Order: sequence, then structure tokens, then C-alpha cells
Amino acid sequence: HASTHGRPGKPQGVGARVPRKEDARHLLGKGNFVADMAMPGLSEVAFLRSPLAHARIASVRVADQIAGNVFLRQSMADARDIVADSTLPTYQASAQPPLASGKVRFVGEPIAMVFAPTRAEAEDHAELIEVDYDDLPVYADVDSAQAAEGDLLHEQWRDNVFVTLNADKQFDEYAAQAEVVVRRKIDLARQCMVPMEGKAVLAYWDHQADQLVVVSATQVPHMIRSVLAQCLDLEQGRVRVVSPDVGGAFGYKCVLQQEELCVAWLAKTFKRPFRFIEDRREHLTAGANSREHHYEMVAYADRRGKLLALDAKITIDGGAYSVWPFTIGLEPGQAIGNLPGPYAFKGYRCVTKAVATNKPGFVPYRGVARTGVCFAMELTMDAIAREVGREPWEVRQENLVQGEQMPFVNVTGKHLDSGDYPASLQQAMEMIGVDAVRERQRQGEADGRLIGVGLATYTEQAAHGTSVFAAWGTPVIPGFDQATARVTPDGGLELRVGVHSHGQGMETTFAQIANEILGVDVGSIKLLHGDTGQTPFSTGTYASRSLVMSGGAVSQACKRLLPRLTHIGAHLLQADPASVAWNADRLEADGKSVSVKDVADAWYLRPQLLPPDVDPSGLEVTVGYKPKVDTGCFTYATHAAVVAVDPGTGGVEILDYVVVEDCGTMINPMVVEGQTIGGVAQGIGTAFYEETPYDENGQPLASTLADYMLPGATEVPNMRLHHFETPSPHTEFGAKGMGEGGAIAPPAVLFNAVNDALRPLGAAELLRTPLSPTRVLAAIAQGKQT
Ligand code: MCN
Ligand code: SMO
Repeated sequence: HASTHGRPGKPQGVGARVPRKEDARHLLGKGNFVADMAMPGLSEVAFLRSPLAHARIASVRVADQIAGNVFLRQSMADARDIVADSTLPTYQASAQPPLASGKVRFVGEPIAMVFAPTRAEAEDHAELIEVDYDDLPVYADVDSAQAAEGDLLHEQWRDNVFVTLNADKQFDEYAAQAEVVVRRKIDLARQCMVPMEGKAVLAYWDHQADQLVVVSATQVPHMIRSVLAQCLDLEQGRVRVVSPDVGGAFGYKCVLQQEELCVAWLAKTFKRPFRFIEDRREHLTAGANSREHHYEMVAYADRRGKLLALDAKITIDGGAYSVWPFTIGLEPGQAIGNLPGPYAFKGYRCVTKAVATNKPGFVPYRGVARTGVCFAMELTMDAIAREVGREPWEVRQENLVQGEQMPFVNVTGKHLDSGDYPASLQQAMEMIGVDAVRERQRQGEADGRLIGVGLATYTEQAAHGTSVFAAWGTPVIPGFDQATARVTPDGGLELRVGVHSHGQGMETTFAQIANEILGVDVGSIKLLHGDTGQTPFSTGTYASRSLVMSGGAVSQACKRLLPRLTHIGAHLLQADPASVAWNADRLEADGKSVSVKDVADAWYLRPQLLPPDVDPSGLEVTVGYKPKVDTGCFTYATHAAVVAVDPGTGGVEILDYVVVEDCGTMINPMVVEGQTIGGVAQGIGTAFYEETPYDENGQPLASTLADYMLPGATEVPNMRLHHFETPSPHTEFGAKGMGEGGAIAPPAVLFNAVNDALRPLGAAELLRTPLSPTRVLAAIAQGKQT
């Protein structure tokens, strides 16, 4: 694994630990979030939401005094339902009305919209609306939904299944050679995403531009523009979508939200400003959910633990509606393709389906399906190790794609581009000190706690391109990006990209890319991002794609700008262009030099100094980009942890956590580390705390942060990080995307560690998130019975 750590590097260029430019603004409370915005005549919007999971709306009564400010689906007759289409063969699309129409399909579904000068008044008015319901059978889980008799969620459907996908690659042939067969049922709980800022949207009519302006906390402004134009029957040129500062997104904000459509409709209809801000209770009960996957894994291996074939059944609880644009098809598509992860086995059979239930829709959440497949695969790997009586890391070394096999096409056709998976495992085992942990386990702990070690290796397909989205049934997602680079009159640089940075640090890292090529000081580089009115087209930020795609476009734009600067600069120096050289932002020849600022002066203020054959498009370049191979680049990592479990209370403490990751060339290692640590924190939440439980009537049981537990600072340990830098052969600078990776492995690592700790007690294996103290105690008790 080549390392670029040692290369000389420019102080602010690629690979430098430049402090984040965006932090000062946020630390000083000077961010500009939707809730901060003031506008004359602004009305605040509240929604009346369904208290029932599945029911027909028999009647709605609105008191006369508020009738003018209350809207139902029929008041919005000129708006279209949200329909996320897919080309997957078995797919059944759902029509999601902006406000419930005829029936409600989950608790929290908006039925009526009310506006008033303040949110409190709007909520008071919403309480004056009376709704009568006729109950329908509630499908609160995937089993009841699949067994449905009678009213389906969506009337015209065959059954309550959104989509079913199948794979069979040489399964029978390889399974027949197995000496051991290991079976496990593995489940991930439903959970929320809980960004600090929930949904937030403000819309108004810009009379000068004769345009609807939608300021929304979104990851995908250009895509929201196209769908709003479609649903509101406006030309795209009549809609501008702006994403301002966003307080965390994590996938929650990469889809069209009903409330976005409703508020945009109000502004289009009344030509004045309206705003909706989701509150915490709305987020926890009515916001989209994620993670809920159910696995039936059957692994066929030889006596050494070499996996020969895998048979998997994956059922995903898709909730009531398929989200636009990704559709629920994304989740089973990613699951069936990424389940084999970093392993080289040859026989594979998998059936995966997404089932419609009476819960909020399912959206991608940091890691997307890969958190689930890593959990299932890595728990299965540990189960194989138990079965064949070897250490979990030995069994993995048997199965990982080896460094010299790269590039490697795996059993699901994924092009694993580069890297050394076994070396990352080896490095993690050394850092965590497995031999010392085993010795410590033999000695026993003075306080009676049990020590365990766990690990997981995974791949993080990132920056998927056009062909991947087509294969997932969503060809409306182009997987292509553009960037503009422009030298400004003061000699600074303005970069414009349609992706959006909501915590990932792109204002800094994209400036570093430009600095690497043009030498302009990072402090003089400004990034405009996420605004359809100001930036070139982009399909937005998700799938850890922004650096590779938009950062790649920034790199290309700067590379095209450079010869123009050289051409003008050489002319100013009266030097032969072949004899000049750049030193940071100065062009030098024969002991003389001019700066980028001098070139800008010539272009903007003193055109008489320009060479006669100057490029008339000047100091601005817009360019489109996608990597040479568009099937995504594969970042990978091994995480390992040591835990201590208290068999008396079931409490678990993380004693040590290490990450060895390889995202190719790092633009800013400090940003990469911050991304990893944040992701691991969320992964700890998935492993130990977070769950959105529903009762059999589809009622959400965690509606406040007292019931929905999140890890806090004391639950997130200091972690030790180590980087490999194997450049991607396909991308600018060899960088690979990594923004989600931290959240993929922790549930697998921590469950494996706790199961390892509990082995001496003969406890039942823990195979279902979250790993609460109650479940630890139950596993110990179950072990005592058998
Ligand atoms: N980076 C780098 N070198 C690399 C790879 C990445 O320096 N080799 C830097 C990038 O320049 C960028 C950051 O790391 O500043 C993440 O880049 P990338 O992997 O391209 O991911 P995106 O920018 O596309 O971010 C999206 C990704 C996703 S999909 C989720 S979900 C997620 C995540 O990032 N949501 C986040 N991280 C988040 N972090 C914060 N604070 N908030 C969110 O909502
Ligand atoms: S869940 Mo990230 O927005 O792909």
C-alpha cells in the first residue's frame, strides 16, 4: 500500500492539515440557517398529523375562523403527488400526496397545513381541525405486511412489497463443497437520523426574477429543483433552490420532503414567504427512518473457515412511501451488491425485498445499506470462526481479497479498484494488541468485568457513477458533476459547485485542491455551493461523492485555467511561455515575477496589457467531470475495539477503538479524521442506543430524546486512527470518497466484541441492535438455561 504521507506537499495543498475555514463562522454563532432568516411578511407553517397508522379519512371539519389559512389535499389540486419511479422489474411505485388524501398510511403523516404569523398560533389553529377516521388493518412490521389480507397500503398494488431482487452466482456448485454450515438470524432496529437541525424550508416568490425561491436544508438542491418544478407544474427556470447552512444532513436531507413541496406550493400560490421548521418530536415520530434490515444468513465454509458460498435473505422495512429520487430500491440494491464486502468467495445466492409498512418512509442514512450488510457479514464471519475453532482475524485473512489480486471483480461484479485489505486487518490487530487482550482475558479482571475484542473489515463503495444508478433502477440520477473556477478582480479565486457542504468541510478541502493547482492562498478562495441560481448543475451530495465528483471537477477547471494565467502572465513578463515557471501564486522568469493578482488586473482593469491572442473566455472555466471508471471507488477499513462488559448490570464500556482506513490520497487528513470520528459516534448510536420502536398499532414509542437515546460525549471513546493511502487509479489525485465509512463498522465491531466477552459465560450470541444492558442480561440468562 503506497503512502503519500512522505511527499513534500504544499503547505495548503493536497494532503495538508489546513484548519477548516467554516469553523470560525459556526463557533461564533454566525451561521445562516433557515431558522435564522428574517423576511417581512413571513408566515410560519404547522401541520396537523395523523394520530393513526392506517385509516380512511371519513371527514375533516375546519372552524370558520381559520378556514382561510387551512389547506387540505384538495386545496392543492394543482400540485402533483410525489412518485419515485424505478426501472427495476418488480418495482411498485407509491404515490405520496403532499397532504394525505383519502387515507393515512403512517402516524405523523401530514393531513392539513396551517399558517399564521407565529408557529405557536399555527399549531393552535391546527388543533381546531377535527378529523374522523375509519380504521384499516395496520401493518406495523414486515411479516404482517407480507401476510396482508384485505386492504393493502397502496390500493392498486399486487401485495405490500415495493421490490424484490435476486442474485444467484454459482451457489449450488460451491455450497456443495462445504464442510460446515453456519446459520444466523440478524436484525437491525429501525432508527432516526437526528441531525441537530431537522427539516427546514422557507419559500418565497422573487418578483424581480419572477421565480419561486425555495431555501431548504437539503443535500441536493438541483434535484429538488427538478422535482418541485415537476410537482408544481413550473418550468425549471421559474424555480431556484438554495441550500444555506445546514445543521447536519446524513442522508435525511437527500430526498424530497413532503413539507418542502407544501411550503413551496404556498409561496407559489400566494406569492409571499412561508416557512416550516421541523421540531424534535416531529422528527422522531413523523420524519423518515432508516437502518431496519432483517437477515437470514446461511454460510457454507470449509474446515479452516474459508467461505465457499453464502445464502442470504434480506428483508427491509421500507415504510409507507418510496422516497424521491432514490426510491426504496436503492436499499435492497446496495444490500444485495455489497453484502460480500471485502471477501473473495465465489458462490452467492441472495433474495432481498423491501416491504411497505405503516411507518414513515425509509431514507438512506450515512453508510446506507452497508451498515446493515457489514453487520450481517461480520457477525457471520465471527460465527464461522466459532464453528471452526479459529480466531476471527485468522478466518478473515483466509477470506479477504488479497492485495496482489487487485483490481478484483467480486462475486456481485463490483470492481474493487485498489488497496490491501489483509494489511489493514493486520495493522488493526497490532494496534489493538490482540495477543495482550487474549492474555488479559486469561488473567481475568479485578472488578469482575469481562473483556472482549471485536473487529470488522468493510468496503465503502463511494462516488458511484451513472451506470451504478442505472443498475439500481434510478436513471434520473446522472451521477455527473460540474464546477466553475474563476479568478476574481482582486486576484482571489471563486469556486462554484452544485454539491453542498453541511459539515464535511468542503469550503476548506476544495480550496486546497485549487491551491494545489493554482497556488492561490486558501484564505483568498471562496466556495459557493448548493444554490441552483449560482452554481453549475450537480446531482448533489450523497454516497460520499462530493470530493471525487465535484472536487474532481474543481481540479479539472483549475487545470484548464492554469494555461490561461500562464499565457497572460508570460506576456506581462515579456517572457517566452516555455521559460516561465509557477512558484505558489507567482509566475517567474529571469528573476522577474508577476502574481495571479497582476494577471487579474490585466484582464479586468487594463486589457491593453493583454496578449493579442488572449482566450476571450477569460479567467473563468466551467467543466463537467466524472471519473474514468464510473462504478465507484472502493474505500475500505478495518475497525477493532476492546470492550468491558459488566455481567451484573449488562453495561458495556468501550475501552479502546482503532480505525485503519484507506480512502486513497487524502486531501485533508484532519478532515478525514473528523469525518471518521463523527461516523463512528453515529455507529456507536446504532450499536448500543438508538431505536424507533413501534407497537402493533404502528404507534411510535420513542417520541422524545428521553426515549430515543443517543450517544453523548461520554459514550464516544477517544479513538486511534491510522491511514493507508493507496491512490485510486480512476480519480483526480487518486482520492476516494469516505464521508460515510465511520458509520459502517461500529455495530459489527462492538457486537463481535461483546459476544467475545460473553463467551466464557456460554451466553447466547447477541445478533440484534441495539445492544442494550437488558439484552446483555437476557443473553447471559439464556446461556445459563441451555
Ligand atoms: N476528504 C478528503 N480526502 C479524501 C476523501 C474525503 O479530504 N480522500 C474530505 C472531502 O474533501 C470532504 C469530506 O472529506 O471535505 C467528505 O468527503 P466525501 O467523502 O466526498 O463525502 P461528501 O462530501 O459527499 O459528504 C457526504 C457524506 C455522506 S453521504 C453523509 S451521509 C455524511 C457525511 O458525508 N453526512 C454528513 N459526513 C457528514 N458530516 C457532517 N458533518 N454532516 C453530515 O450531514
Ligand atoms: S446517506 Mo449519505 O447522504 O449517502
